[in-house]
This record gives sequence, structure tokens and C-alpha cells, in this order.
Amino acid sequence: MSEAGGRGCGSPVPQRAPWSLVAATAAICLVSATSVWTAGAEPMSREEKQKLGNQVLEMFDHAYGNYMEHAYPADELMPLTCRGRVRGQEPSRGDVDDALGKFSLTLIDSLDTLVVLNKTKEFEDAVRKVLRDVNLDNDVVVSVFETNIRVLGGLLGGHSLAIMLKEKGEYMQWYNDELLQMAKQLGYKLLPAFNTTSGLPYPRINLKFGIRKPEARTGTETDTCTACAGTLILEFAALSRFTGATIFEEYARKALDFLWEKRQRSSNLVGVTINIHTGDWVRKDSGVGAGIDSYYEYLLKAYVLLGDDSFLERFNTHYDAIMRYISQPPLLLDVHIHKPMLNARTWMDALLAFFPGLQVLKGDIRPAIETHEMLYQVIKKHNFLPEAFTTDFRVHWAQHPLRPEFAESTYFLYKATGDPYYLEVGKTLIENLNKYARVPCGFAAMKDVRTGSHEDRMDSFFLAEMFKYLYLLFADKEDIIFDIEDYIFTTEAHLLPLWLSTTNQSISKKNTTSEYTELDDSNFDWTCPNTQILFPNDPLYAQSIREPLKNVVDKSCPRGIIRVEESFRSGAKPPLRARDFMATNPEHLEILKKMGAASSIDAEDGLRFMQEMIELSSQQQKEQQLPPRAVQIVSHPFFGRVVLTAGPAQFGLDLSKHKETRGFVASSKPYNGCSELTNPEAVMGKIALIQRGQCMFAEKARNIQNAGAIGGIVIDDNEGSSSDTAPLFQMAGDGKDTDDIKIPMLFLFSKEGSIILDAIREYEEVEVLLSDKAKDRAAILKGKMIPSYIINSNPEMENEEQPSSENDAQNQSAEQISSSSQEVDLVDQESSEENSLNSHPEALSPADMDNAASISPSEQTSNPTENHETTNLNGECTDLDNQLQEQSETEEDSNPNVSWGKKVQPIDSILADWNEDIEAFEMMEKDEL
Ligand code: DMJ
Repeated sequence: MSEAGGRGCGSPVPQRAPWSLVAATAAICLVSATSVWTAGAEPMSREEKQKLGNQVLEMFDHAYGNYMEHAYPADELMPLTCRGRVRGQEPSRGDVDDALGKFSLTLIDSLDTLVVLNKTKEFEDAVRKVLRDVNLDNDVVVSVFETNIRVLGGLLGGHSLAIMLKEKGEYMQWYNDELLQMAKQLGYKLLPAFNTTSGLPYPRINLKFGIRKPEARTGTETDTCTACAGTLILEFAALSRFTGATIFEEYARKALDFLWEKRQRSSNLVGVTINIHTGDWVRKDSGVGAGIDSYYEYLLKAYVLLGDDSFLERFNTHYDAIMRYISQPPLLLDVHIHKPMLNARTWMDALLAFFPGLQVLKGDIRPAIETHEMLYQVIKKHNFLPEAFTTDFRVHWAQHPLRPEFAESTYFLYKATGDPYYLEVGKTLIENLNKYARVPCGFAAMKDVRTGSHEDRMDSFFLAEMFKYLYLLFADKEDIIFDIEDYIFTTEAHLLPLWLSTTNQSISKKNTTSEYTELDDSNFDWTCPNTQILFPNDPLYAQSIREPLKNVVDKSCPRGIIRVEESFRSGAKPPLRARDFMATNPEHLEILKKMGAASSIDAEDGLRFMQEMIELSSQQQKEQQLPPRAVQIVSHPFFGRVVLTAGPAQFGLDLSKHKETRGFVASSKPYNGCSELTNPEAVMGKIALIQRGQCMFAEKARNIQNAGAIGGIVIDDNEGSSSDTAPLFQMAGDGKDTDDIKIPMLFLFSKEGSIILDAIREYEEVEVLLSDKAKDRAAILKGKMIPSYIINSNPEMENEEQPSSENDAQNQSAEQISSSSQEVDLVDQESSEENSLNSHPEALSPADMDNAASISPSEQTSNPTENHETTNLNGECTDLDNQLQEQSETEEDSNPNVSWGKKVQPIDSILADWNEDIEAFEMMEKDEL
């Protein structure tokens, strides 16, 4: 979600009808407040902002350059294996793959980002490539929603900026609406999806064969998500208004009208999924995140772009309901549409991070600041926003596919408040991306924010959205070659010009079913000139809202969060929550007895209590399991940048309780490790690589341990298996006592394993770190004289950082070493829903005698003894993670395996090392991985 920067109140808006002017200024007049705004955080200098802006440009080049060099014309880059993701050639990831239509998705999604980032020449080249290479007629079943927001939106955003550039007279002089023609062709390909009695589109369509033909392999679905049906109007209306072909806008309006009619009338909420034939709600839970998010976004933005009051009225009706039921500041919690006082779950998903940005557009800043602050603290705890996290801020789903929503909200909050605090937030996002997600061949999604492990995935929205918002956050007006305030951002951050509101508008109300009345003034609350209300003359306004929430995440513990939640509610005694329940407490027993009997409120509490109990108990079951581990490649040219998700073993050294194990890897002979090793000299003191199969995991462990190995990595023998597509599992023992196995053992699927095997072939000496969580690069490079640009992945800093003398070198080294290591978070687990799309049972089934204790990802979690937060006797939260972390740091100091890092190196050797590392880094940058 998003909206362009913003024209100040009173600025002339040419070519816009009066109502459109109101809409546009309502949305963006907040910006006028920014120029006068100074809040608690230190202002950021122009130089610093420019430096950060340049860093964003460099990062974009790294992502886009690697895509173009190694993946194009494929849809997406696989940044770990440095190749393109071609649908059908990789194991299916389920619905996620429905975005891939063999139409060079990343290139199309990146088009208007190139212009925003001032890369006009590259834009011109990219447009030529799209026109030359992209085929929209492939026999592929794609998601209508994703194709609309990413491809249709990408083509329209590209067209919008192409005509802007052409008009300026320097670039794109040859352009003759070719992107628009492609967009129109694609629009017609999507239209058959709307062939339902309701007018809601089918969720998928075959680009070549449509819906109904037998070859289409789709058209049998009955349900779609609300966002899927309700996120079309901006692109479809733009297509109609650009081309004059009214049909697109009409279809999108009809779908929106139907959703509006189907809203739950007493709560004014909509569910997550709906039957496209009957209009019945299939999932009756309702939130602002996954499945619904951009439906709300598009109602408000349709009003801004099209100036149609009915959209504002609908948005406001829904918004009131959201603020009444779902908003539980600083949380946003899903509820049931029929029983909106009943929470539908105890966790939140990462997609809702767009909502503060939408609230800025609406003009409701206070809750936007609160939710954003809460999200930022979750990010500070885990470096990224996990896909889902619980109300007590534990990880629920551990992945993070480099989603842009939080950056988007940060940008809008900065525009609205001018508070430099949000620039610092952006700086942290940049640092974390470089530190934890950057790999030699692009940026890799986080497979698990707790371990820091990567997934071989760089989604196109990372280029479409993340870099735009980050760049715009630090840019001044003169840093952008056009006026961003003349455009609205789609949900994929594609730019559509506001002048469309006055173009071909006669088509807009044909065939719509709803009747609209004149809007009363309440619909325009918070719009210009109400900045006085938004920004009372208190320069610390935003900070004063954030202040009480400063420690909301750190201070929370499973019981503490209840107090936090409740402290935001007023009035009656809070209901008993499952997490608080104690069977020994007579008061609790009394409340239980009353539930379901006395009143409807008690009944609702009872229902919620039961639901929470079920969820809690399944969560507790999961917490009996072990979480995934990390294999981090630390030797050059990887330098800790590549982190692979590994399965733990139920025997051997438990890496969560002990120091990590670091060593060079060596293949064992026989490779299956099922008999005494014939190459003990090769594996002695090293981490042995063994192939899965032929015998028990424990037997392999004993054989390599007897040969002197300090650890073992079992690599799956099912070719092509990957943690991206198969649920991870723990290696079980052999049913006997395994106490004799002292070394750590980890499991890698074949794809991750082959990254190490390829590295050995290429570089011979490959050193890895086995741990519960990827370690900070500065700690990994301890004692190595490596320029910090390698650690920070910012080549720009090369000149600044080179030490001129031995002393300088030593100081620099010390500085790097002191960099903090990551927090340890042991307790969280993924839920079964997380990988329901990704699970490949065949990859799991043991093809041999390995008795894998197969667990679904939902079951991957930590030992209960590893609970990271507890309540001490004084009722305060204590953080066992920190204690464990401290403990492990102390142990590390005395660890002979890492003592090499402290040895004093003569200067010649330091410089030799350094040169070697620089060379390696340069090679790496040339993608010789
Ligand atoms: C993007 O494709 C769009 O922002 C969409 O609305 C939902 N989220 C993804 C990125 O997370």
C-alpha cells in the first residue's frame, strides 16, 4: 500500500476536478506539517541523508544488476544459487509460484523504480527489453491478483513515467505507448476471470487459455480472498482511462460493489475469503493484514485517484469498524465478523505493517505512530519483521521475504510528521538488509529470522517497493526528476498519475449497483485544513505517542502482554485469557463457571477462552521440539554472508546451549559414513560432510566422531530437495543411548548442501560455523583485517576505511570486533499454516533407514527449557535469551576453536590477508561464486 509524497495544502493542482482536488489534498496535505516539524530525535544532516540515499542506490544496483545478469529473462532471481527461477524447473512452492508467469516479472516490476531512482538511461534500456522479450501469452496459470498488481501495475507505472519523460524532451523520445498496448493486451487476458455471477474474479487464470477451456487447468476454484477481488480498481481504472476502453473499470467496480454489499452488516467488516459464486463468507475472520489488506487500501486510494465519493464513504465505514474492533493499540488483532468483540487469533501477520501508512493517508496519525512503533520494536528484536508474531511478540512464522510494508509506513510517517526519528528507522532497515540479507548475488529472503538463515528467493516486490520507499525517505525534492506528488502509489508501489481523475471520467459510474448519497462532513475528518488537530503545536507530539510504547516488546512476557493490552482498554474488568488461567486460582474457576451461562458477553469470553486454550496447548506441544539451526559459510568469499537452514539432531552437542562449532569441511569416505572412515586424516579436526542414507544418522555420527571430526553435516540424497519447499525435520537417534555422541550434527537438504559442495569444488578450503543462529559478521571475521565495507557490504566506504598504519589497522579491527552479536531467540516456532503451501511429503519420506523424526515446520520449535522469557519472583520479565547469550559469549572466550582470532599477526601477514580478502571480495562482487 502507499500514496505519493504529497502536495501541500493550497498548492495548485492543475487539470483536476474540484472533488479530486479535495481527495488528493485530503490524502496528502499532511506533508505541509513536515516542514515545520522538529521532534525529539536529532535532525539528520543533508549529507547524511544523501549518503543513505546513495547507499540505497548501491543496494538497488546490487539487486537489479544481479537479476539482470544471472536471472533475466526469468521471473525472479534465486540469489543463493545465482540463477533465475523458472517455473516448472524448480520444485513447486505452491501458491507463491502463481506470481510467476514467465513474463520477466522482476524486470516489469522494477520499471518505475528505475525512474524514481534517477536511472533514466537504465529505464530506457529496460523498456526496450520488455518490448522485445516479454511474452504475455504463455501457457501458465497465474494469480489474477498478483498479475494485476505486479505486471499490469508495472506496465502502467512504466507507461506513466515513460510519457512523463517523453514530455520532458530528453529521454524516451521514441516511445509510442507500447507499454500501454501491452497493458491492454494483458487486461483483456485477465477479463475472463470475471465471468462469474457475482462479478468477483476467479483467483487464477491461464494466460494462454483463460478459464474455461480444458487446457486452462483452472476455473474450478470456488473461493478467493477479499484482497484478491478488491485490489483491481486502481490498475483497471487507469487502464480504462488511459485507453478509453471502459470495460476494465466497470469490471473492477462491479467486484468492489459486490464486496461492499456482502459486508457483514452489523459489524461492517469483511471476511478473509469469499465464495465467488454464492458470495458467502468462507473465512469469517477479519483483520487488516493477509487476505484483506489492500481491499481497504484501494477503497481509499480509488477515492484519491478517481474522486468518487462512494469509495470514501465505504472506506470510512470500514475504517470505523476497524478502529472499533480490530485496533487494540498498539496491536491490530483479527476478530470474527459476526462477533467482532471476539479475537480470532493471538498473532499478527507482517502484511499489516502497511496499515500505519494507510492511516497517514487517512489522516489518523496517532494509532499509526503507535502501531509503527510496536512493529519497529519487533524488528529491533529479530532484525526483520517475522511473517507472523504473537501478541506477546514471539515469532509465530519465522520467515521474512524482504517485505516492504514497514518501510512504506516509515516513509509515510516521516512525510506526515517530519520527525527525524523515522529517518533513523530507515537507516536501521538499510543496515539490517546489508548485514543479514545481502548475499554475493543479490539479497536473499530470510528463511528464519531467529537463525538468520536464508531462502533462495528475492521477490520482485523487493525491487518494486522497498527501494522506492527507502530512496524517497531520504530524498529531497530536487533528488527526484519529477514531482512525485502528482502520482499515487498502487499497492505494489507503482505510480499512476493523479490527472487520470479528470480523464475519461464519464465511464466511471456505468453499471454500478450501489446508490450514493451526498457525503456529510464527517467523511472529511482529518483533511485539510485540520493539521492543527493532527499536529497540535507540540514539537514532541510524535515522540510523546511513542514514549509509553518504548519498551512494549522488550518488557513483554507471556503474562505481561495481557497487562499491556488491557492497559489500552478502559472500563470493565478484563476477561480471563487462557494464558493467564491458573487452575489453582478460585477466582479463575469462578469466572470459568460463569462463562457460557450468564450473559452473551460471558458466552463470548467463554468461546474465546476455549479457542485460546486450544491454540495454547498446540503451541505448548510444538515447544517440545527443537528449532532449526544455521550453517554459515565464513571463509572467503562468503564471509558469513550465506546462511543455510539446517535441521537439528536429537543427539550430540546441542548448539542452542553450547558455543557454536567452527571448522573447515571435508567429505567423508565412504560418503554415506556408514562404516569406519577410510580417510580419517582428511576429516580429523574438521566438520565432516556425509550423505544421507544407508544407515542411521547416529551411526554416521559415531563413525565421523571416531575419525576425529568435530562436527557433521548430513546432506540429503534426494536430489533437488530444499528447505524452501520441504519441511525441516530433526534427525532422531537410533533408539539406543546416544550419550556417547558428543559432536554437533546438522542436516541440510540437497540444494543447501550443494551450495557447500560447490564451494569446496571452487575454493577447496571452506570454513563453516554450526550454530543456533547466524553470527554477526564482525564476530566471524574476528582478528581478520577486513575492511568494514565487507562487513557492511558497502563498497562506497572502501576509501574511508583503509587503515594507514598498523595502529590504525588495529584500532579498526578492535572496532569491528566490538560490534554486537545477534540476540538469541530460542523459543519461537513456526505454525503449521506457515508451510502448508510448501510441504512436499515425498521429500520428507525417508528413502532409507534414516529414522528421521519427521515433524512439520509447525512443530519446529525449541525446548521448553529454552523459554526466552519468564517472570521472576518479583513479577518482572527476565530474559533468559540474554542470559544464555552472555553465557555463550563467556564460553566463546575460552573456546580454543575461536582463539585464533586473538592471535597477534605480524603486519606483513595482516596486509597479505587483507589484500587476499579484498581480492576475494572483488571477485565475489563479480559473481564468481
Ligand atoms: C506486495 O506484492 C504488495 O504490497 C501486496 O499488496 C501485498 N504485499 C506484497 C509485498 O509484501
